[in-house]
Amino acid sequence: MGLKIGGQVEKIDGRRLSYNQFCERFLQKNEPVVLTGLMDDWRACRDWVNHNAQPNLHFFATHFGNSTVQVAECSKKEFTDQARVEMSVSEFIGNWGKISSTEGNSNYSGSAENSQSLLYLKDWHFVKEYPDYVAYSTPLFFRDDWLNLYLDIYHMHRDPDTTYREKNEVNCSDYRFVYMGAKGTWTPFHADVFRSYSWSANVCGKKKWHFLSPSQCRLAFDRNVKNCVYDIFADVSEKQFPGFRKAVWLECTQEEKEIIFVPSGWYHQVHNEADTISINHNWFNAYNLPLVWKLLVKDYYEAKEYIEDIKDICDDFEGLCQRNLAANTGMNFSDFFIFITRFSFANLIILHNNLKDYPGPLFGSCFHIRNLILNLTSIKRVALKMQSMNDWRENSRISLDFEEIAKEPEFAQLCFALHRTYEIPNESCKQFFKVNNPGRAYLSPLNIVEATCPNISVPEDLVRVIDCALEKLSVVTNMGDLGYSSALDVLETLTIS
Ligand SMILES: O=C(O)CCC(=O)C(=O)O
Repeated sequence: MGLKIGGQVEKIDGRRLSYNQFCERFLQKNEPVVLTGLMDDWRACRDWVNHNAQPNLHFFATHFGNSTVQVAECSKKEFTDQARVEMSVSEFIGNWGKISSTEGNSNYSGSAENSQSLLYLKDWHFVKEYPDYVAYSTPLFFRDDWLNLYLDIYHMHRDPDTTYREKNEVNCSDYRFVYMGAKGTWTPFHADVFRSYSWSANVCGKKKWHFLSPSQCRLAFDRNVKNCVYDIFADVSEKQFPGFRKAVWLECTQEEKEIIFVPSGWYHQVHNEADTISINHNWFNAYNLPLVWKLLVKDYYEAKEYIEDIKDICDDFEGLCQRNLAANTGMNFSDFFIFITRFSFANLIILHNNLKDYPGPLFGSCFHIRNLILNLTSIKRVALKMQSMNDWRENSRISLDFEEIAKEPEFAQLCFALHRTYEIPNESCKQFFKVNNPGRAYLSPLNIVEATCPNISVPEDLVRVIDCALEKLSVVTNMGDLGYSSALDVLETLTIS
């Protein structure tokens, strides 16, 4: 029996959509969309594609042939994903050349059998490996990306085990990828890492997407909500997945030069219906930060349950849970807390710098300030939730001193990158200020931190610092929290499977 299709993903000309409209309609509502018209000037669309709209494999072999990449064997399942092998780009291209794309690999009812020997290059950290070859520029809609911005400067997690660390260095260096696969290659049903958003741009080719919204995705899980379906086109066992046949799917055919936005926590399966090259990023920001935290909590309880029987004989049970959480998910509670604290400090610094020149011409834009307030509001919400994680709070030995952090060269880079993210030239927002000169000292991060908490070690400290900053801001601006609380409420109601 086929899938019940409830609708198609909307397609919009991205040149006619403002950033605010994108935030209101898609980021806040957590809905998918396909954007057109945003890739015309990409170098990738020239260099990587032949005149007949096919992938220019020769270009890859001659320019990037020596790179080592991860390749999925589409017909081989390994745990919950496809088996992976490592090879050079040249070897991968050689293998691709042997497959005739006219062999009828596209019929994916029962993908595994039809995709025998098909190899799919995935998760290639292309930007990290070739920073000087500027293949594309991230469209404005996806630039507020805390994940890649942070990972360009810091590690999310540093493991004491060096073998694990080396592997991790590459795999977690960033979340900007190139995917390449012949017609018939596919990606099994899943939701994205950290419950991040993703965007995926077809440089050439065609992808078919099938989505389940967060409210529907339980239907693709077994009774214990532990395992989800692997291939939605295979013969899914009704006994194991009793809800599956009731699921209502959203479908999308993504053509060349179209970019799809995948919202947080939407499960999806993807099939290449033609030889395809795509660029994919995962990212999160103020809108979906609460969902990232929610997933971390869920993964933490799973990690804890898994080793519950050794609790009584374990000296540092909480430490072990946190180590396992980092190994499974890519970060633990302390990593996440350090990340949001550094990020809050950077937001405070930029707010301060924006205000210092007021009302001069260098004054930061309204867009800038709105985003910084949204960021702090969202981080505060998450920090409030972190307060209830007692076992972690009592065991963590975090001590983050603002003055020390402010001296780190990496922190200056973080501030600079965050500032650049919200830079929109020629936009003024004087009308938002109640007083003529808010004054540099008034919102000085150092003053705020010293008056509230010079050393951050638990989430309560961070909440006090942010509260103080938002209160001071509300004295000098008309912005308040700009209704962000209700926007963030919508996302928090989403279930996480
Ligand atoms: O293109 C694919 O094969 C998978 C991409 C994907 O799942 C994603 O970008 O979230």
